[in-house]
Amino acid sequence: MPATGGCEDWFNIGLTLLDSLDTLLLMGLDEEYQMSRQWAERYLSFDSVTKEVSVFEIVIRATGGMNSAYQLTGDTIWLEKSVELADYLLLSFKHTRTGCPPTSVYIGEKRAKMQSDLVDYSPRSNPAEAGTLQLEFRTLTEMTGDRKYADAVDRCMHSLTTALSDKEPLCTDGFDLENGVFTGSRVSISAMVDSFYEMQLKTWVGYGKKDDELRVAFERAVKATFETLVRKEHYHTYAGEYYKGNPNSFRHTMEHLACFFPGTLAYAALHGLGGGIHGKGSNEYIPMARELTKSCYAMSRGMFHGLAGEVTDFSKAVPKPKRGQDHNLIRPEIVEALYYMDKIDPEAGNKYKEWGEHMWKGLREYAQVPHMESGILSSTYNLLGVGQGHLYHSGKLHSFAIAETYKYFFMLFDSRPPSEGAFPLTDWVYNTEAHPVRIVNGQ
Ligand code: DMJ
Repeated sequence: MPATGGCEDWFNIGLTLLDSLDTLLLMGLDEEYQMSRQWAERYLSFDSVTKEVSVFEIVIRATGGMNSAYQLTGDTIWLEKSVELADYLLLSFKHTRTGCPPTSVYIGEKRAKMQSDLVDYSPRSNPAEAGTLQLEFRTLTEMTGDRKYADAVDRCMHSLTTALSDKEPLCTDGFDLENGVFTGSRVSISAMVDSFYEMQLKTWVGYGKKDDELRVAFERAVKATFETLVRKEHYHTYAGEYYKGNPNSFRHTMEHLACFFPGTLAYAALHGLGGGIHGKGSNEYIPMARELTKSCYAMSRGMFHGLAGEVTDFSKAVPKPKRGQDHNLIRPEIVEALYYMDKIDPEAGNKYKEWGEHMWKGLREYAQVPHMESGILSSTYNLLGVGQGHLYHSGKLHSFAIAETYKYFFMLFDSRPPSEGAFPLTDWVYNTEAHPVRIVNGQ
């Protein structure tokens, strides 16, 4: 909560700090990094957690952040702490028939007090939460040599991918942890499913491109997304949503979250998917990634302040945020797409950097909390209000803004060679929270 200097204590572990470590390192903010390290040495303890935690959120932000910090610095404090957390979480993979963990668990002191890690057990989860743990736990196996982390997440991912098929390549937004079937009815590439598809690709890339089950699931899902979720109207190509079994229910809206997809397509092309070679030649993914990136940028360009809404309505010629969803949480996905396209699209030129510059300026001017020191940004509401005076700032900055949004902006504009600190996409893979780890070829 930068506007008040306070914080929202979600899991009682210093989550923003852990989520920010590799951003500090990337940007050369050494003093801030050292302060964070000292804090962790003195106070970071997963044994003393007193609240329930979301498995997905703590893994992508804390495990992901600590794994990257360890790989970037070699400082064993991050490996030890990451292992401490993962050992608590491992237990939760054992409760269900699919091998996927419940969405929330107790760890640390809270677990000791409740004499169980189970919070009000419900077999309901969703593909994103169950299917976005693999990269982080496989990295732990890589770093410790202990198979137990990879084995746990591989079993869960296998349950998810085998619930898909040639006939049903796209999932709905729920997953039954006992019966291993998708529940719910919304079909999209947005909330509750997004990073499941992203991780099929990234786990395949991250671990030697050997896992054909993941590659096939990803390629099938991309094909079905092109065929059933992507529409082109009013000069814009966008990914909407529909309800399973009801072809007339298609909605011409696209979530900010769904803008992870063009970057993921570009990364897939770079790693040899979509035909052609490394995104060149007759590759099918790059042209689609270009179109979708343009529409994602249009979510920002169409607004006088340049702040894209949470959900954008593409049913009219000029895309506008959907009423009631006209807020901006400083999410990363649009600039994430610009970053990947800038590095991968052979026709990039300066275009994506220029678009990014426009977005960055809008953010600095309009997400700025009025009357506060320059650079105090927060989530902004009422984007459809007319004029700057109508914007409302909540004062809250989500940790993903530092972990991802600021990092992608920085890397979009960063022209340093890898030897000076950049992460080449041929050698590194980012988890869904933009924490980079080295691609392992031999596994
Ligand atoms: C992040 O925590 C991750 O990118 C996640 O996959 C989706 N939601 C936020 C950012 O929008």
